[in-house]
Amino acid sequence: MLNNKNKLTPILNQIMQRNVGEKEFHQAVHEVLGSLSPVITRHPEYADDALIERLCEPERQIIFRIPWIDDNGQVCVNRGFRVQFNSALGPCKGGLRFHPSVNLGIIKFLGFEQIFKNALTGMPLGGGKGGADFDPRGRSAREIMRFCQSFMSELHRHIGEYTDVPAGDIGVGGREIGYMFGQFKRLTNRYETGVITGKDLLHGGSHARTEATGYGAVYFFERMLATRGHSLEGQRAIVSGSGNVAIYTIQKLISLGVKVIACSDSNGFIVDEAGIDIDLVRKIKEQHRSRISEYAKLKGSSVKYVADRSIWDVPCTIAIPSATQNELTDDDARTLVKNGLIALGEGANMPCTPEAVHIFQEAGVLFAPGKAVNAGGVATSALEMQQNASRERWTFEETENNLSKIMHNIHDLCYETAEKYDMPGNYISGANIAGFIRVAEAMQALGVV
Ligand code: NDP
Ligand code: 2IT
Repeated sequence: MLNNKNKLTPILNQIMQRNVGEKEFHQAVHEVLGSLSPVITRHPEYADDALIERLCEPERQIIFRIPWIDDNGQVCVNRGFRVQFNSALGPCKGGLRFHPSVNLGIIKFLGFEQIFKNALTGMPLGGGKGGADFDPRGRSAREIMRFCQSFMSELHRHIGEYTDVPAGDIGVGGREIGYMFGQFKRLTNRYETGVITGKDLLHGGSHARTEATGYGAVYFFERMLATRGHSLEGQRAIVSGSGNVAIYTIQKLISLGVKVIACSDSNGFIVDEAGIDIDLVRKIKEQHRSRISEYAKLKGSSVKYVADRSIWDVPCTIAIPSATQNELTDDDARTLVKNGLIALGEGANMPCTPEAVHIFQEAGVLFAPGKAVNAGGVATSALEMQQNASRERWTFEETENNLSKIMHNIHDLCYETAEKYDMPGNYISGANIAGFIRVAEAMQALGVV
């Protein structure tokens, strides 16, 4: 926590006042600035020239109208966002989220986190995020296509290989990226593959990008467990969500001998004590775009489907929340600790509330933040950009090898930075400080811009 004498407090107050009501953005800024006192004490020059104030103010924020026509011929209007937060280290980079809850505060929290996450990867990437308050659930493929085309009709003039490179996030996967890339190409008359990542293999996509966030999370997690002499084998895991990140986290965990017993969607969760059948989850989610309750229907009485409780009530030794922000509360944290949790890694962005994080830290649970754990997605996006620039295609194995090295480096950087700043085992401070130092040095070298 910040103390009142700290020079960061007035900066924080000004950010709260200037960005009224943007509660997720406030939460993310609090968390990062709350870690920076030791680094500013050792390196006061990092706070010169209003560097922290500049870091917390996006370079550019674009808000736009997205009119589109549904299958009944009705005109619908949504709101689109792209926040280009910081391009000191490279073009702005970060996903697009389509979800009814999307607003400016959510996109800004995600864009802010992305700056430090991208810095941790060691790749030449700035930070940004975008999306729309569009609800893809229940929409036909044609409606999704028309929406994506209208979204890109405005977005195309703001992005580019050297400016800002979007990708997927909640509600945006390979299908949506394809529609958006198609519209970008049509409007600009350029086959500029480096403008967006998460493309399919036919259009310059990279092997392993689909799997990257989940696989990367498991590589990080494995290394974190090893710092206390634990291994993955034989652990009992819960992974919330059942989208892109959750599916490939579960798949990799199972392949390494973990028993994953529960996962969820926004309607409820399933508990399969025999261990989740990930191929069935993939079929339900990726092919049929259906609800997780289908899993229980197909498996019969050995599987429980629960819609009126928290997934975190189910006992486990390791947890990887991989759905959305603030999905895991202080009550959940207390239950998990009581039930014997030894480690938690954030697969999603900011899934644990600050109170929950505090409980884990007090209880001595190994805890790692999303900006480190889930960085494998954006790191593999950078590998996709690299392949696009050189017109190469690496094999799955080569790409996955690169990913695992990057995740091990991120882990070690966070771990060693925490030690260096006298907070051994504190991955939140390690990630925030290491990411900050890289961005601060890049910003300083560019002058006041
Ligand atoms: P998907 O859209 O593929 O899946 C999201 C999952 O989370 C679904 O199961 C969804 O359920 C559930 N979910 C979403 N919103 C809510 C909510 N408000 N309440 C409860 N459940 C919810 O998204 P991803 O898997 O790509 O993203 C998951 C998280 O990981 C997000 O925080 C994202 O920012 C983060 N992330 C994603 C990366 C990527 O490469 N895709 C990279 C790094 C982080 P339902 O279907 O019912 O809505
Ligand atoms: O939160 C994230 O890191 C992502 N949604 C992936 C971003 C990217 O550009 O691949």
